[in-house]
Amino acid sequence: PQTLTEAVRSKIEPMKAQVHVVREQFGEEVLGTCTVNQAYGGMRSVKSMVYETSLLDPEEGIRFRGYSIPECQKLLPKAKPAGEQPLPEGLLWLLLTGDIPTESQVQSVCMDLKQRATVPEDVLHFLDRLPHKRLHPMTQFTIAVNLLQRDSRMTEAYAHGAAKSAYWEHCLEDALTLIARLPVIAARIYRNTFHGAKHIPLETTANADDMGKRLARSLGFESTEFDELMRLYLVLHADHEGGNVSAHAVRLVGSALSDPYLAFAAGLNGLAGPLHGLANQEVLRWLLQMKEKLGGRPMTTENLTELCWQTLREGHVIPGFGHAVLRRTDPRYTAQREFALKYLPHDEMFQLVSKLYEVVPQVLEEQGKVKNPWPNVDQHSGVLLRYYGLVESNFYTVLFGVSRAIGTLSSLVWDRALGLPIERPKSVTTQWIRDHFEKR
Ligand code: NMX
Ligand code: MLT
Repeated sequence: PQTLTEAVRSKIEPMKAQVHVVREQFGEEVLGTCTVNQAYGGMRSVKSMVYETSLLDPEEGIRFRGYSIPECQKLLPKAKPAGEQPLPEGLLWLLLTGDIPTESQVQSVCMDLKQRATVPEDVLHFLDRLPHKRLHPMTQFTIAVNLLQRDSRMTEAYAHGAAKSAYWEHCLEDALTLIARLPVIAARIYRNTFHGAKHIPLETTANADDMGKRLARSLGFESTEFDELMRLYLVLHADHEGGNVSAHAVRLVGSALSDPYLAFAAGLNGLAGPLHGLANQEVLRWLLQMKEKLGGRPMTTENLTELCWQTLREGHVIPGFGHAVLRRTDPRYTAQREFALKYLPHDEMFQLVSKLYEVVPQVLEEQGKVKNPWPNVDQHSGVLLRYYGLVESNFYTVLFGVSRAIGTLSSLVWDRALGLPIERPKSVTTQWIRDHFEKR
């Protein structure tokens, strides 16, 4: 099939049949258990969710529909004529259908998203009137997504009595429109907040046929290297299986049949927390503080070790290190490191990040609390953005959010295609636990 909608449609019945067989065969098997400690401990490692678009292995990292990051970089179509990074539109096809798309399939997604990208003028004007200096860019972002909700096809279809079997298609329509509009919204927020509301004229972005380049150009960056960075960034941050805060929030809220706009806004609110997506902003601030504290002293192991201990002694986490699932270096970190080694090997901030890669894991091991002392995706992204002039770190999580829509909304389409019910796990009280176990 040439269109994304037809490709998804062709997969639904076979997938439903597969789920049927799995449930017939294994429906009563125990997938995971939950101890009292896990219930108090953020449900860590409790297997209680099915999420099709990606799967995270603690040692190897993320696989998108079975493909690792290096495989995606190799197999997904690139921008013409000389792009080296995968196009996010190709990842969107992969996540929605499970197949690596052909060049022409990706081109059809690029054109479709380009056509959907126009944001209603009144929404832009509303954003222009927000108090930019007092509202964090993530707050502006989530307001914008809620404003766009009025265009939801899913909500409209529901109000007109659409059949449950048709929800997925309306959900997909909303997902594609929202994904297409997010770069425009992000750029509006960026230019309003940091560039005196001087917006990039539409003519400048008109020849940008892919989402990465469109995002780069409408933010105000003109180099082809930055276009490539945006493509890589949008691919790397898209999806990280179902249990992370943003993906889980989208799934949970969507399960009430709240439309994709409402569900994604919930995900963004979770992404805005410093232990989740906001860590990318915290990392850059921390790196800059570190540089300042070093003064003129060299970036030696000794000097950096002392500064890391200082962060820990002050009761803070070291941002960009650790993970709830991963137990090795995040391959998303590695992909960004490779980009840096190619394009900015001599950048001082990259050298600081590289040196911290040697230092921090040892410090965290010695502290003896963390389950994973290795760096995650957020440790690296800021120095790349900063190198190209995107220095406003409190904007960084907005970029993470633009990307996260690709994965979480693809998964949401499948939630509706498979007719998953409202999520409603059972909770208990501490008293209930005492009563229950003391009785035994
Ligand atoms: N620096 C200092 N202490 C840490 C760190 C760190 N980077 N990571 C974990 N710990 C502490 C953690 O706070 C906990 O302490 P306590 O028992 O006093 O509450 C202890 O080590 C055990 O935590 P873990 O089980 O290793 O980690 P958990 O699964 O609870 O949390 C993170 C995972 C990612 C929230 C945690 O590693 C962290 O706070 N990292 C820094 C923030 C960060 O980089 N977040 C971004 C994650 C990626 N993303 O984009 O979402
Ligand atoms: C993510 O990308 O969502 C983060 O790495 C957090 C997670 O997976 O828990």
